[in-house]
Amino acid sequence: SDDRRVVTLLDYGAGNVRSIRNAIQLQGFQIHDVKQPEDIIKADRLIFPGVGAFGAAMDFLTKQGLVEPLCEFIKQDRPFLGICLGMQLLFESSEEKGNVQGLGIISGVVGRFDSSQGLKVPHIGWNRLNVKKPSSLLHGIERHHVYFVHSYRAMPSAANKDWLLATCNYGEDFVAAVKKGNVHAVQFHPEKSGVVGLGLVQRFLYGDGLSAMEEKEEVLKKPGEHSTLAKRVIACLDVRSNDRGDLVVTKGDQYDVREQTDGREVRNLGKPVDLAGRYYQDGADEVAFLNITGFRDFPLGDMPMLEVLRQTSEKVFVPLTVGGGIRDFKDKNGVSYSSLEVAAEYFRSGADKISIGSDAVYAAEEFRKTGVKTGKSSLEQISLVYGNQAVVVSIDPRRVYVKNPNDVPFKTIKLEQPGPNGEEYAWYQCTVSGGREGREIGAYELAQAVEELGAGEILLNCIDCDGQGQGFDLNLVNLVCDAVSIPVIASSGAGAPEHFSQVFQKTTASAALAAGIFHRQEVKIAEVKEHLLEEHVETRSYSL
Ligand code: 1PR
Repeated sequence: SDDRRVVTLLDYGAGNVRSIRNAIQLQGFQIHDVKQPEDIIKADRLIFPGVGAFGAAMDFLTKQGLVEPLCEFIKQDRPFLGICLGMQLLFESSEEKGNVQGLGIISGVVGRFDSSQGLKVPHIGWNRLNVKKPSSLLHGIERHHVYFVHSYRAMPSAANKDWLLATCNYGEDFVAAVKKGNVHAVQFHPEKSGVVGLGLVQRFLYGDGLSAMEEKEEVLKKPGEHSTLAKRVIACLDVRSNDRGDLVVTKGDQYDVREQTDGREVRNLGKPVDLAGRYYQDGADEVAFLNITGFRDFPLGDMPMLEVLRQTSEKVFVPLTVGGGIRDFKDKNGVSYSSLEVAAEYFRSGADKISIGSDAVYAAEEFRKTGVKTGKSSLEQISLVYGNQAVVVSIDPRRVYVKNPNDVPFKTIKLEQPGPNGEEYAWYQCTVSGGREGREIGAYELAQAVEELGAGEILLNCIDCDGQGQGFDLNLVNLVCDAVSIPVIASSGAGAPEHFSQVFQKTTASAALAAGIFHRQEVKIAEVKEHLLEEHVETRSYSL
């Protein structure tokens, strides 16, 4: 017999719910899935991790007859934890895609962040909370950053004051946590907030053990000093099969991943799951896997990559991105798969975001040519179903020097150092198939087009800088940050902690990604974080 404690989970199968499952199981709890209304009625404690769009979630609850049992469960003050959309649904309505009715338990309308004043939306990343009243759930949490990813938010008001547990500031104060009796909900993702978030899950699960005394006795800290969205440090693992067929983490020099020796073997820097685990322990704010030969493989035949995700999500509790090969394709038996199916499989296996490279370039070219959004590209389809916060576009640009900005129909930058033939300008040509083919579109133009088509974030590589350790291409980063209002991840060229402070002080990049220096252990993530703190760049402190 299994005497583990049980928690009931309301999972309607959109997006990554594997991580919350793993976080629960890590606490020694067994999961009972809601399959019918009675499962809610009979539950001891219920977790509702909302993912996807507000309207789709309400439709699901209504069709399954879950609205009434859910409201009843909450009215009876039974232990409940809503996460992200699982919190928003408690409000009266949401402005997401028109106006959709919510469960109406808490007063207020969920609206979109206002990006008109330069605020980057979605709100993606690590923030600190402003805790309004004592609770065992958020015990001590105000000292730490927690992970948010959303474009919509509820606002605190006199009408929902009785529920308000914590706010967070992102351009404005929005509702970060609510609580009444045993009913709790949080806008952030505890299952993606590292050890701090796992502690929250534990306190919810063992709620009865933590007496109400603790809540009363806890002295509220002074509201923390002003806190902003922390700059993220991302560890990137370029993954591919080596010539023996083993999946390895590799790393290129300007995208060439083969050794310069006679055998020209694929460089092997370690095993994907092990390295991801190490970077999580070291304080990486996010881990990205790029399947760099995905463009020519069959992604769903690529079981090893899915297995890498599954295993990683068991021990890495920060966001995971996976890219490479996301497109519609036919396998070798002629069976067709849609990019949506590919993405769905990645999300189910533990990815929080998928990253699209080549296919986004084709979609952007088409969109620029016709001015029409067909809705058919993988970018559009995936962001429609999973939300744009789940879709990253990875850009692989290469510098092209020109004498005169009018020589090309793409946005150029003025160089500080003239090019090889005395050129004073350059544009950044987008490539596909891992840099193998240049296309007639610049990084600036591509970024604008993919934002229109539904990208929620840009992963901005630079082939010239990749693996060179000379720092990020600040011109390129500024060029792309100017093009869009979504977050930009600067990538390629990090060689020292100073390169991270540079990119954050001289551009509006939201995150910086590095590979080589971490794989070769030349610089530790901790050193980068310490340096950023010294430079007064807010970053998540990972040590407890
Ligand atoms: O086109 O949708 O199949 O996606 C393919 C993905 O694989 C894209 O995201 C593309 O960037 C990536 N990719 C393809 N070929 C390579 C290669 O290196 N030969 N890697 C590649 C991209 C760049 C970064 C690298 C940074 C930091 N690698 O991911 O990690 O440049 O490196 P550094 O810190 O060592 O300088 P699709």
